[in-house]
Amino acid sequence: MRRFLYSFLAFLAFSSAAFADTDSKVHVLNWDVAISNSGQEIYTFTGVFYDGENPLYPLYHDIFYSYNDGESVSAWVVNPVFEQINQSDLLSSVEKEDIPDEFIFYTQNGVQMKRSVTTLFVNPFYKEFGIIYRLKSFEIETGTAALASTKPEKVFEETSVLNSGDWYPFYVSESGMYAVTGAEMAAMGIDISGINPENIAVFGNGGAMLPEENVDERPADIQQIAAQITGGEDGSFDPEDKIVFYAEGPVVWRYNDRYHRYEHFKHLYSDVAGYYLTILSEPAKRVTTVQSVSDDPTHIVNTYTRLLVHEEDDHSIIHSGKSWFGKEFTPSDTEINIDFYIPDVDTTEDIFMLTEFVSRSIEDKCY
Ligand SMILES: [Ca+2]
Repeated sequence: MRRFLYSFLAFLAFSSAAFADTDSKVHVLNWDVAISNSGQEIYTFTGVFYDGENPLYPLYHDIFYSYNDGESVSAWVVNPVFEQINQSDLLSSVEKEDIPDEFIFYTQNGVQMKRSVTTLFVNPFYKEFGIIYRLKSFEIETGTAALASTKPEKVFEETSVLNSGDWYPFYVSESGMYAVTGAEMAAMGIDISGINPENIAVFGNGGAMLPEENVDERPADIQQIAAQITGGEDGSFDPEDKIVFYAEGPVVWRYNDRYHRYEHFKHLYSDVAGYYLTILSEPAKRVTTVQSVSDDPTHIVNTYTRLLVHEEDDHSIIHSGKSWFGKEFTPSDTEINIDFYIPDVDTTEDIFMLTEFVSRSIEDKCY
């Protein structure tokens, strides 16, 4: 059975808006072979796109503009027709491992010349039970939708929240739930006698690096994190009382639409993520309770995808730049053991492992 995954982003963004218009046309991929800059045979067709992530792997792409203010275009693929392709016929520039297990397309939204622009990317290969399929033809449906809400003009505060009050920094090296006790806060220099437990607040912007692209969103100021107080019901914050919250560390995971998998991003400039404790003059942000439901479940979840990473930044090959590497292998030292603890692993599912190596040599090298 062929499975199609519809563009998640597009549907999330437009689920609340009614489509004003729908347009459809058939596209036939005229598969051909070209020679890449590096001299390799690569696939080509009208509308081909090679991204920086996998520059020999062909994607189909098409760009859609919105011509009305406050409107956005969404695009998705319907009626895809595939043909089977023998692995022996597949050009070596397309690695079988890079072919996804399902048909994938996705969109990226942006703004060009003040117009909303949507780029549709279609991965023309997928594999199922070891058989590789490639896209022969498909239709693109587009619709325009009113943007759910026009972005409010960004208002910058005159001063940061850090401008007033006492702020007590602390650092975490891993993502997880954290608790700080009254005794620990006292040790940080906070006078806990007489403070209202409701006003104790945690601030932080997570552990991810600031975006490198100027155009990407980022908070203008440090944000408050919802926390929970235990032992504050009596109105006093005692040494054994706690403030509990989730804090993100310097490794974050983001979903890659291109490959349908999570990727980790390690902070390049810090091994810890910084947060602040403070006592506000008003009630702080708290974790809210959601009403429990008694309806029959629609999904029963017994397994989840465990994400684990081992990355050490010990060596910079050219003593410059952002690429750092871990263990150095030599002819007499060619092994590394990395222990991951995964309790109750589901042995019926595959494990996906991604490794990165680099080598250097004054002669021709292979590895
Ligand atoms: Ca108490």
